[in-house]
Amino acid sequence: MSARFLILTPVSATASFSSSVGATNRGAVKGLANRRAGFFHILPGVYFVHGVGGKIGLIIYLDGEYVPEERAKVSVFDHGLLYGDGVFEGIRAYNGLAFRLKEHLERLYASAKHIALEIPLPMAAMEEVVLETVRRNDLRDAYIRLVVSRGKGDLGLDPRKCPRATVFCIAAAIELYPAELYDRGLEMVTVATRRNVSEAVNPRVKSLNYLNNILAKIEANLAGVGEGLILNHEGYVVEATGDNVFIVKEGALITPPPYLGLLEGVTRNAVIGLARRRGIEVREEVFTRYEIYNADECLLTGTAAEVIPVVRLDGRPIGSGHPGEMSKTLIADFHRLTRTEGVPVYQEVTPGEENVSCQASR
Ligand code: PXG
Repeated sequence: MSARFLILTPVSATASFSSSVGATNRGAVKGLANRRAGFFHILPGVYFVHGVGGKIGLIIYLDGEYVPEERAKVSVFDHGLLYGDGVFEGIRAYNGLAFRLKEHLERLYASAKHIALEIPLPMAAMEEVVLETVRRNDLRDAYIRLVVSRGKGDLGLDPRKCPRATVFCIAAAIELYPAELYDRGLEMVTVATRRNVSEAVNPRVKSLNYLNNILAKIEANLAGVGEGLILNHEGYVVEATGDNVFIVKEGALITPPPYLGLLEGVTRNAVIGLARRRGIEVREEVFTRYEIYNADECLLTGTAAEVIPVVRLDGRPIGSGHPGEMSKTLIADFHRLTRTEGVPVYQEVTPGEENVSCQASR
């Protein structure tokens, strides 16, 4: 989805920052305001930059250290860069709660296992890296990018030449998609790029090789719509370029099964849970575009977009051509869930505390 969210990095610390950033991220603003006022949290080993070139950068975790973004450099011999050899996660924190962090970490380690990549940190230590990166940037609402690459090697592709994986974590403030997109819904086209077959790079692996998805995204961009629907080699609906897909038909919520070759989204699984909690029938089922054209509703789920209605596919209106009731209900339920569930980043956070930023954006 184009312009789905803007990662504010680095964030300008000029006088205009409060109007451009202020409404979107209370935590970021608080952190920036503290820094501007000189109330920087100085933790042992924390680097901090104040006003380099009039800007305040992020603090990045890189291979055991928390460094200013200017110092967060990875080798040109890193196989993550040379070959896309590595894995990653996109995670969000809402009002000081890291949403489904355990599920993200489990997927990261499962992806690494599949590509025989040894992550040089146990999962508990990795969890602390994520939380500490958010803390060091003084964020409450954050988009977190956790990356593990094969590491530095030589110019050959043999991973045995890479003695140690590179690990980094970025926590940045995010600006959400415009609220009207959730109210109006999104248009999607089916792209010609097919999902990789599972016998090649298995799409269940969240690898650094996203070229297939990027090709699909380019097609959607060229068509002038927000998302691209990806089919597998047999023509079955799999997912969108960075989101899972659901349809609603006769009161049931239907989504393709992971064996078709899709990334088993954390948001997807959360939405399945929310629907079942409401007594809605949820089915993992193989379907084609025919079922989407003739669905009552269609929606996408993903960490960045959360839950977003799709109102048109390949020029055909879906259902009424407007976001449907089940989509609206699931959006509200998901919004509530992210406010109340998650791993506390800071000691003082109490699950359920209201979140100003998201209220403002919906
Ligand atoms: N399918 C694919 C192919 C993805 O990349 C999802 C589904 C949703 O999974 P989660 O766990 O987030 O509910 C993703 C999400 C982007 C972007 O900018 C999306 C993802 C990764 C990086 C960027 O849209 N992955």
